[in-house]
Amino acid sequence: MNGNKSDYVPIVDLPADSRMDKLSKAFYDEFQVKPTFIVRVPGRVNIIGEHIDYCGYPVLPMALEQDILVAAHCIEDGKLYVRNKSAKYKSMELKITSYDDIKIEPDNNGKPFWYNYVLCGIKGALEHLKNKINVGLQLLIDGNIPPASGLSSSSALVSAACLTFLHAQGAKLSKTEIASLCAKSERYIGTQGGGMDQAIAFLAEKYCAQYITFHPLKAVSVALPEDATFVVAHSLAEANKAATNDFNRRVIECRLAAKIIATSLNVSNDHTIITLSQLQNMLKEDLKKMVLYVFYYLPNDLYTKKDICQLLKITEDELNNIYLTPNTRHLTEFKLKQRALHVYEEAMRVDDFRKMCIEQTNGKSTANGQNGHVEEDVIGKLGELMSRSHASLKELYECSHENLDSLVDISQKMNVHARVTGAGWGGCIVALCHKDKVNDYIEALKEEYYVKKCNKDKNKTDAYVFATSPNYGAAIYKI
Ligand code: ADP
Ligand code: NG1
Repeated sequence: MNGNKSDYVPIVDLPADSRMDKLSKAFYDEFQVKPTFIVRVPGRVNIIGEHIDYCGYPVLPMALEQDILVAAHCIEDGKLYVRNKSAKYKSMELKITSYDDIKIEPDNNGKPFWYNYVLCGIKGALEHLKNKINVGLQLLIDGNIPPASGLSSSSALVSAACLTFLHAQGAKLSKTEIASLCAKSERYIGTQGGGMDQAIAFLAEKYCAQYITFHPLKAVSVALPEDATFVVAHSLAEANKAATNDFNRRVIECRLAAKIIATSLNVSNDHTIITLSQLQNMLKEDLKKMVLYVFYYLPNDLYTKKDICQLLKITEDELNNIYLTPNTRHLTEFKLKQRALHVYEEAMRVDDFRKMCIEQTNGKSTANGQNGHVEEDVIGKLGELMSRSHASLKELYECSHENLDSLVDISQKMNVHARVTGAGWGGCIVALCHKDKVNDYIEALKEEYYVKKCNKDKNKTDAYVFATSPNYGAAIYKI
């Protein structure tokens, strides 16, 4: 399944760690009983390959040290008790009956309640278990992934809830099975994500990024250049992707682009939804040729619903019901060329990035340590791919934010390549920096961005910007 990597989430002894101790103590204070196990699921930073997982293309993320912890204890009353260590997240409890009974609805402003992400994981697990459960659960959650910031706090929460519930019921799924189940579960929140976040949450390995391919889901370790350091910096703008239709709009624009090209070329004339990568497989063409197809078959900057119906030979009702989501049905104009171009070109950049990393590793094993300049050169070339990714996300995909662009501009002035990471519209940048330069770079971001531009106290800026390296995937800790 994953070469020689272990197929199952490791179940290990609880490490000596003050955060775990505090969580166990808080659990006891809340429920007057000790937790029986703690689940840990990390956040992630995507190095390259943005907004292409839901089009079926490979991505290259790594897990962070920041995570969601869920302390759990099984109880006999068949209820679910959900608590959060942070007082800003209110408590919730419900009687567990069937997955159909778990309703996941937002608040009056259309923003999901935080526990909806927990319920997504529980609903998905119940569906998998066909509602056959043995026990109820008391849960206390503690997270330190910056929320709504493109570092996958939501997927860590969904995945941690799902894994906790399955483990409590005695179910054993492989890492790839549970990652796929969690990707499906998170869609109950209303967004049509592609599965990158849940995949890296379970398949991550320490010291290596993962090249994740879909259909079937697989992760292959990619060694990053030894002298490369990745820095994550928060733009101080948050964006909850389930609270707006920005994310789903891009998903359906990609679907429509694929279907229009397929219909024009007579390779998919029924009403099935196809992704841009399925289209490429049908046409058996390379990515460069797909870019030419986009220019040829999608020449316009904007497409109205009427244009799309004509091209697909369907009625507006069919367009609404088959291709659009509840939160995109009211849209009237769509950008198809721009989105499809981004996807095909970003897929090429991921491929180039991975190949450069592999060549660099292979080259090193034959270079007898004389590789200092070679690495610097590779870091520059990898960085250029990241800068081009940002430009495309900004111009073609329109998912950047002025704060993110400021961070990227400051980085560029320091000759550091950086890009928006995750869904965007706020959140974080990821920058690639030579390790010798990282302290100066972080210092410059603190001065130029957080202090000068955002009026932050320099002493408090450590929370916004940090260097990171590939970390472990999900684990279950026995107590
Ligand atoms: P992200 O890019 O971080 O995945 P999303 O907008 O998809 O952003 O999800 C963020 C939401 O996840 C938050 O608004 C909150 O509801 C929930 N969330 C994240 N971390 C926590 C946490 N530690 N405790 C409770 N809820 C959390
Ligand atoms: P974040 O950044 O965690 O909101 C979202 C999607 C990913 C992927 C990226 C963009 C979910 C759960 N996550 O991630 O699948 O599409 O955006 O590359 O939908």
